Amino acid sequence: MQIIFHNKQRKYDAERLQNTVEEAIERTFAYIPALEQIKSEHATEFSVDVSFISKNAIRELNRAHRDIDRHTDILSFPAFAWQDGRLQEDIRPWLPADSEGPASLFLGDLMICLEVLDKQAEQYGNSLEEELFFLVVHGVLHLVGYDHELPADEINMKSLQDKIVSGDASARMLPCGYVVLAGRPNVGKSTLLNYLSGMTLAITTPKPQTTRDLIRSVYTDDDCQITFLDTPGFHKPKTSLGKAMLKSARVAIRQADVVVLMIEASFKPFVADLEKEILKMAAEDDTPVILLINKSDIVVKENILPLIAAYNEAYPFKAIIPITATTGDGVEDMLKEIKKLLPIQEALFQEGEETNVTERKLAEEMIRREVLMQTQEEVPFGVAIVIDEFTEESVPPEPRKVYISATILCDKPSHKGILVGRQGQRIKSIGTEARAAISEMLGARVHLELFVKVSQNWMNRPQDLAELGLDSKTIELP
Ligand SMILES: Nc1nc2c(ncn2[C@@H]2O[C@H](COP(=O)(O)OP(=O)(O)O)[C@@H](O)[C@H]2O)c(=O)[nH]1
Ligand SMILES: [Mg+2]
Repeated sequence: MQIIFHNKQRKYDAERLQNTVEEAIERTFAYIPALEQIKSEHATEFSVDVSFISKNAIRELNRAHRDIDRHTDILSFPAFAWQDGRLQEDIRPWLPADSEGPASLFLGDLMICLEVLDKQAEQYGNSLEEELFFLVVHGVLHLVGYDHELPADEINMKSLQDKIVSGDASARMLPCGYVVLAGRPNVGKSTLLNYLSGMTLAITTPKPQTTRDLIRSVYTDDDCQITFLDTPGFHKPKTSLGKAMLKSARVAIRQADVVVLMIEASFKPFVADLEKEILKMAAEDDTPVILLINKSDIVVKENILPLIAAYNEAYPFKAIIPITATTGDGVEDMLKEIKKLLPIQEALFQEGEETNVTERKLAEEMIRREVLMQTQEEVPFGVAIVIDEFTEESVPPEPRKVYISATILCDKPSHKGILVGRQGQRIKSIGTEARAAISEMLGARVHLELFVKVSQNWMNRPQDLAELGLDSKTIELP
């Protein structure tokens, strides 16, 4: 942003006041989504002219332009036609032609009479800076088409103005929305989610169908808020549990603002049915899709080209990006593309709401992860974990101590035998590894007790699924 000052008022400390003006303009811009959009679309900055002028001069302007023969505090002269923060004319002819150096688009003039402001400040018990900040916000809102001629407009303008002045972060407009990570099992969706959140929110294993429900991880930086959703992989379901998992992935895809379709670099160069199904849903909803080609660390670069070509031909992707989710290679490129596609709106989540995964849930998942790692064939896929007790045994500032008791629910009596193992060796080993992982996650000393229980065919029993929170009735975006 560029502000050109013209100071005709020697008696005020212009430098200090210019800072206030700059802050007020910058703050107001952050609340006008159209400006952000123009900026990213046309790679342009903005400029505003600000003049501090005398009482007589502002009276003269007020008379000439508004037919009011009185002095006033601030006058705005917009360069373009706007209405309520939305541009009403084509600005392209006015865009700076040469792309060298910082281009800037002139938005208009603010004429300010400090003498009048000074008086008003005294009246309202404000400092001159406070009064100036408030009026510059008001003036900039006029520059982008807000006004207070009609009562409804006045309410609208005043409410936005108050939010800006108080710096209400929740009202700030920024690229913001849901991005769903979709794809078949095992391509690395959860690995990417964990990388983005800087911690383990979703367990990952070399086995398919590790993720069973929707996991939220909110990524925030200075100029966007992206809510990533990890989903169970797309597959052909064989049980009610499988159906519910697939449904939750579908619900997420249908409601997302951006779909990220993940495939693996080692895939054969054609678009298979599962991927086609995901693309079909996105196309029906007109949701933009980014293709991520993950695990690009395990193939020779040239070998990805036929895969890119095949997908490129099959669908109008907004971007195709090779990444390595384990190291974060390519992730910055992905974030940049996503930002361009998100709607500009108020943040969806506040601090402290970054994820829907609780410590209790993660403990459960870490036990399930050990089962997945330490048993074979269909045993691990028929297992659910129920946390029966999760108790803090310490009082701060004592080091944390947590007692956890959990039941491993399995599908068949023969599975129970395998899970317990000869002389209880298997369950002991699962417990040891899970305890270590949970202990690290919680930063606590953990006492873990495990039990194994058979509940035949639970994966098809509605009541069991409901009790485990894995049924398909109540799927909502987390
Ligand atoms: N070599 C390699 N392996 C990866 C990468 N991303 C994920 N993996 C591995 O792929 C397996 C499946 O990952 P996961 O995130 O559970 O897949 P999901 O089912 O799509 O959530 C795990 O063993 C990961 O460690 C990657 O970029 N490179
Ligand atoms: Mg997963």
